[in-house]
Amino acid sequence: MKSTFLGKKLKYAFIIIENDMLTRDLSITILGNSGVGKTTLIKRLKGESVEDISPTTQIEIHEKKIKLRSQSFKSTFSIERHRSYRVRAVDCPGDMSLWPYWKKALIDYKTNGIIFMIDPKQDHKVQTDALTQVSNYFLMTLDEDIVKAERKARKVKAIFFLLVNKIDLLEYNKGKADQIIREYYSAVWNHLKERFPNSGHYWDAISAIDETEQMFETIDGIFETIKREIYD
Ligand SMILES: Nc1nc2c(ncn2[C@@H]2O[C@H](COP(=O)(O)OP(=O)(O)OP(=O)(O)O)[C@@H](O)[C@H]2O)c(=O)[nH]1
Ligand SMILES: [Mg+2]
Repeated sequence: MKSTFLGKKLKYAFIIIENDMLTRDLSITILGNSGVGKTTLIKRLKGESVEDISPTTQIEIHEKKIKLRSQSFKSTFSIERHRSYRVRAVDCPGDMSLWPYWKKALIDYKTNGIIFMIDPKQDHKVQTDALTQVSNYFLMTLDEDIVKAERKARKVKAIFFLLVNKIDLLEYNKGKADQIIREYYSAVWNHLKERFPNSGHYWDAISAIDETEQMFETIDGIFETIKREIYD
């Protein structure tokens, strides 16, 4: 709480303002095949231990209020500096037999964006199938009538984030991650872009188990991008 400069009497009022008006919601659904690192990323974001994580078997909702790094560069007198972002991350099971949970998650928890995680060492055919499924499931949330859904998809504003995880296994070479996306994912990714042309489409590469300050900044940058798309 940075309210001391306001004086004691105003402090309480400021807390109420911060809670009620300065908090913004970011709702993200994290999808991808089993073992790509979805739960690990969420735990990192929450500041929890990333050791001994078991495979996810049902939809799990995680909420955490965070401040983004970019906020610390704003003046103390700027509202932006004092905001909190209430991130709701919807974690889903990645096992292929449980992919139908993804549709349920997208219907039950309205999302601002989908982070689709890729493991560069896993089978790419399975993972491109998973991405195709994401595109189809998201489309189905827009309308039961497929023709109407396709029409609505052209206007919908969402964020699609293709995230290559485990870049440590690629010797931290972002070029290699880019090459994998081009080689295996570009057809599905381009189809998704054409289907949702008004949405934001991004990609990045991270290592969710890497606890260095530099990696923290990269992960923070993903949420900064999502926040910018939604609120700026
Ligand atoms: N080398 C490496 N391993 C990672 C990284 N991120 C996650 N892992 C490991 O990958 C394994 C699977 O991670 P999870 O977070 O459980 O993957 P998930 O996508 O949630 O899997 P499901 O719940 O089955 O869908 C764990 O052993 C993690 O430690 C990473 O950046 N680098
Ligand atoms: Mg999991």
